[in-house]
Amino acid sequence: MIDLQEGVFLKKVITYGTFDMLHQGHLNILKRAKELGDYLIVGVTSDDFDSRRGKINVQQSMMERVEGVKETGLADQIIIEEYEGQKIDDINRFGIDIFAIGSDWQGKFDYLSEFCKVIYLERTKGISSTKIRSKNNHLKLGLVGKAKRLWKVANEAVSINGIDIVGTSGAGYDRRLKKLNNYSFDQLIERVDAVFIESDVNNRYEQIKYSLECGKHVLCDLPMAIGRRQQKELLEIAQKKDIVLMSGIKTAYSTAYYRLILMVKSGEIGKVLSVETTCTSLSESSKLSNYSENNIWSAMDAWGATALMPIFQVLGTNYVNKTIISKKIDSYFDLFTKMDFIYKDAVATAKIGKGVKSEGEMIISGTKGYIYVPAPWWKTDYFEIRYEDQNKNKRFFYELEGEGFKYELVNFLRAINHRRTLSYTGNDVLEEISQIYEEFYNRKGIIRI
Ligand code: C2G
Repeated sequence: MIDLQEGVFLKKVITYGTFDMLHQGHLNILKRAKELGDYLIVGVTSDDFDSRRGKINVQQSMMERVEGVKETGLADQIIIEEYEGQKIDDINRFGIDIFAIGSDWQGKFDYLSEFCKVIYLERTKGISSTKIRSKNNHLKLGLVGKAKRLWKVANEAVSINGIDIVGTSGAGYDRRLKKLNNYSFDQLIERVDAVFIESDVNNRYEQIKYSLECGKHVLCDLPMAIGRRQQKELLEIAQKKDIVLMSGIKTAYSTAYYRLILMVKSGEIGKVLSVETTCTSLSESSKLSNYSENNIWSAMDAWGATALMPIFQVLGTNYVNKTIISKKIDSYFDLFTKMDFIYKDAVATAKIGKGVKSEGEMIISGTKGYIYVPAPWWKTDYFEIRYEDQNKNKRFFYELEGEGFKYELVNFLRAINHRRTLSYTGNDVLEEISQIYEEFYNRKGIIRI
């Protein structure tokens, strides 16, 4: 095309890719694409676009990948690919003559030939980001605890390049995990680089402490410990030893949830006045009287931390007052608990139940509008921002593969490799949640009905 400013004929080529851990295959394609014309535009995928198209174990951040492409010196211009359908827009916008892409995409982009020439360049054999990733970061992971969902974790981990599940400890009775080796806790720790802990709440502190002291990274469900002091101690050990200790509430790592919190923090709904969360389940309610004996998780153990997390992430932990009302069926097991928090200029409520069912939604109300996440909000893939004028309402959907453990594990891997995680769960949130569990177990200020 004629470049109007320069008045010369420039043959413009465009190519796209993730370019994670830039390698020879990428270099070859960029070189060949460049040779096809005079001016090369490289579209680097945004983290968001990649996760939406199912590429979630990308190791480098978008900025690092852009840097990688820049360093090759082959791109005359670098742009970010953010959405489906952008290629057509780019081709028209930049006046592209040739679209070039690797032969692994053969046929997939023929539809672009309506707009410019489409060329598939032969892919370099024997090298890929996937191969490099699995060579570099083979993380040996152990699963600790009795929680039923550990098999789901194992299941979703299979598709993550760079994580090997070495075995379990304490989960041996679960037939779905029978294929894995079951070890004693110390034996497992000896064999792994990191552990995923979802054990009984009371065992976690000791298990985490031991793991950290042995130099193993830890991903643990919340609460990690009972009481602020213990939680603080664990965080300090991790920091001192430069080991990752990360919250295992998977909701925090789903793209939709992360986006939602980001929007609230950026003032999209104005000043937040109220956060309401509800999490309940009925699944094991048939034997009400046997709850404690059968070691079934109470409402607080199963749901408390999840329901509290968005409250503390959005409003912080400096509330002025709180009221906790609990329907207990014995001294240990709460069937239903309602936690109310009063802040200087906001309020929050978390309702949780095990053996009681309610609408599992989340509503965050602000001075300009509110965010509505339909049930089950803790598996967030969709939310709405609603305003007074309904025509202005916005809907957001981000695909969530499986139950979302994948995103959490990928983030864990990233945190270990780059000391960087995608979540708003700060240390204050972890400490406050641990503190509430301590007060709850000690029945401090709990109103029992
Ligand atoms: N490539 C190659 N040889 C390899 C590996 C990759 O020629 N051994 C090419 C790919 O075919 C692609 C480019 O390098 O053209 C970037 O590859 P990726 O980073 O894997 O990105 P990809 O997922 O192919 O993204 O919508 C199309 C995408 O944006 C292309």
